[in-house]
Amino acid sequence: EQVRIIGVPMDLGADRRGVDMGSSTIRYAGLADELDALGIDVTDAGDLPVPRAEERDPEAEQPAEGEAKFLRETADVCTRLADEVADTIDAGQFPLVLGGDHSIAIGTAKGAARDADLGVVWFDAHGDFNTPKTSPSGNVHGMPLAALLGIGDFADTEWANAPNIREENVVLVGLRSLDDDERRAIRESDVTAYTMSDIDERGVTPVVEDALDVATDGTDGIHVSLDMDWLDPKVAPGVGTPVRGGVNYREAHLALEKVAERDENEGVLRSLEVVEVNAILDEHNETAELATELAASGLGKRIL
Ligand code: DIR
Ligand code: MN
Ligand code: MN
Ligand code: MN
Repeated sequence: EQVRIIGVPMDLGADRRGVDMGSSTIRYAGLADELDALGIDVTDAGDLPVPRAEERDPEAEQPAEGEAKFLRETADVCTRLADEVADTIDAGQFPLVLGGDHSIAIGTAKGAARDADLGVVWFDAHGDFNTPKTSPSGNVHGMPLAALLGIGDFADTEWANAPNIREENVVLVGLRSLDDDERRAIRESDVTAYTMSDIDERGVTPVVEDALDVATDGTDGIHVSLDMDWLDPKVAPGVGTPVRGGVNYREAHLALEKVAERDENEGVLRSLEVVEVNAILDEHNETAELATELAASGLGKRIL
């Protein structure tokens, strides 16, 4: 198998600067070697150019109430990323996208869904289901799922809305922090949402198996999006918006191993992305190392 690493040093979708270094720190943690050891043929496409917040005209208008921050820039980055991901799949390679903040998932999933009906498994503490109107922060990293599904004002947002992704095939796993309007929107939608309580009660394996059933039901393949704040901050401290009570080290590996197992049996995985690693907030690059390990588990690493 051929994997193409695509870095996206994006931080315009989040308040905390430093997440733009995520792709470098994951590479530095040894991602390519780790995949190489699995017998995977790895190419690294480098980082997609991303504008810096400082480059913006200081005279430019600040977003008003009910508007998202840096939406124009985000649209540009995500449009280029979607092309890159779609081209990678066309070339018979597997796109492994490294963030950057979670706004880039709009580009990754949109690209993976270009010529396929796509299911999505979203490992995250958050719902990422806000729209510019409902968002308390204005940050696009809290909006990518709503954007892809064309919720609210995103209905007419062509660069974001992905008609080949149906709500019925989208699954959130590990939720524990939702904004009020976001909670309402998730409940009103046809997405499936598993909270941390579901994982506590049932264990990670049945929850992830169910999530994979939902995402693969009638689709051509799935995109797996891993926000590192899905994990407990004790094991993944280097994230911008940590929330207590996430999955532990072993549960996270097990979940990604279940993804790999399903892919080995059914060839369902179309793309994988790891986002929100923030080196500035990290300890000894611990979170990037964990991101690297989890990517390897998702792509088939086994102990025996
Ligand atoms: C929050 C945080 N719900 C927002 N979202 C995050 O800004 O919309 N998503 N951190 O991963
Ligand atoms: Mn997220
Ligand atoms: Mn999150
Ligand atoms: Mn595969």
